[in-house]
Amino acid sequence: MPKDRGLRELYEQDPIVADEIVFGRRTGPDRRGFLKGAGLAAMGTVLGAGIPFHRSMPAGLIPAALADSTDDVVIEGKTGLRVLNDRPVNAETPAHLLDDDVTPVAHYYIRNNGVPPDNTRAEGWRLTVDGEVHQALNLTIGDLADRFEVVTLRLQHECGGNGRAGFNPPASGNQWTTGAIGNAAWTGVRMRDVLDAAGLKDSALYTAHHGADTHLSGDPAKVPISRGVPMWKAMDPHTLIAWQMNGQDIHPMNGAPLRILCPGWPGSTSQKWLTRIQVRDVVHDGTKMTAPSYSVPYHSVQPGAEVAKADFKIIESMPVKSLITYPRSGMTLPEGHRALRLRGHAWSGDDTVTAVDVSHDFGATWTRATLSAPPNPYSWQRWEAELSFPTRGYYEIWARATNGRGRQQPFIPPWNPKGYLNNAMHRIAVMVAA
Ligand SMILES: Nc1nc2c(c(=O)[nH]1)N[C@H]1C(S)=C(S)[C@@H](COP(=O)(O)O)O[C@H]1N2
Ligand SMILES: [Mo]
Repeated sequence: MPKDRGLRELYEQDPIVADEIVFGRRTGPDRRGFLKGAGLAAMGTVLGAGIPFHRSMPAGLIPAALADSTDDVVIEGKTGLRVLNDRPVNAETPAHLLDDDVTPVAHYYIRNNGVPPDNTRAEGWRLTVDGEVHQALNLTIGDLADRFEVVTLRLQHECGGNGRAGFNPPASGNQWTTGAIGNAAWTGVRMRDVLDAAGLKDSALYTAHHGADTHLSGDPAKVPISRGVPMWKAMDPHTLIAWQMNGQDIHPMNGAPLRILCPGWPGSTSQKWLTRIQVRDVVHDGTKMTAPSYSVPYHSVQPGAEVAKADFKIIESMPVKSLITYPRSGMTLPEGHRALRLRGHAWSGDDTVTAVDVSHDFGATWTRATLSAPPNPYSWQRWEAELSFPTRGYYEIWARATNGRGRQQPFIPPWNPKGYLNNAMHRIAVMVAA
């Protein structure tokens, strides 16, 4: 299957070719391939369910679910997401669906670089810890739960490319708007405790994370993604190896049965379908670890500029950011109503947010929001504010968070070649009827 085209796109452009790719080539005059293997799995993902009678599906048939709906790709267990791509699956959450303090699994974004493994069952899953350690470990999820303290933390987890759609000139890649962020309650063990049990050698410098997903090309020698973090971040007590999300098994698209949560850092450091943590004596150089992947120029550059590989640094802590999660953009205040209570969340990489301000006059004046402390470090924080509107008409509400180091969200964040770290102030539209 062409690497850069999803099934839906393929079916729209050329259903016969798509069908041949998905069903396999005819092997004789009256024979045709069955929907099987990767084709069956991909089709199931797009349709949101397996196809029990797939052996009876005629070749050349566009599944009705694909023919009928133009927007909504159904992903089992997910609702309301905006799907950017179905191969690999990438889907973001509209801001108004991020209103809960704990992001529901159904609304949690998905960012896949490859093809998720078929088997995501906890039974039999094993995690290897090796490399620069005194005692390599090979553990089941049961072993993890038995041997180490089990903790539950709410953790903000945002894709490094969130906001890419806002850059000009545009950067290639998934055109995320604001929705590649979530704050679920993750249950698991501290990566630190596991690394301590393995015993770090003095040479330990960086982790290398490995998962069970496979490359889009189908080439087993290729890896979709393998990133890591410096030892100090791996040893932070909020960096987890988790097997539950909001008290349930992790959703298959979010890395079941085991994943890393490396909160406050680019989402890509939080390996899904985790099989191995390798401790290295060099900065990890796995797939998407080296520039320009998940890297930005050391110094700001002119929009559109070419940047030499040597001038990139690996993204670590994510920047200060906030979302307005109520109201939904485009809402009309009913007649006679001039006041509006707004709310949202704010977060800031390894830091804490200390203030959120909102404006209804394009930034001319600002109103300080009330801001809650995070329930635990690395959770996003709830803010609320009340605004009143002087007259009827179209308003924009802007929100701007400030972190403990005095850093604020900009209006126009620095352009960079791959479109990372767009932490522009969130804006929504509100109409006041009369
Ligand atoms: N094994 C594996 N882990 C992965 C990825 C992946 O494609 N494969 N994507 C990464 C990226 S880029 C992000 S932003 C997060 C997304 O996590 P989510 O899909 O649970 O929201 O997972 C990261 N971990
Ligand atoms: Mo990401």
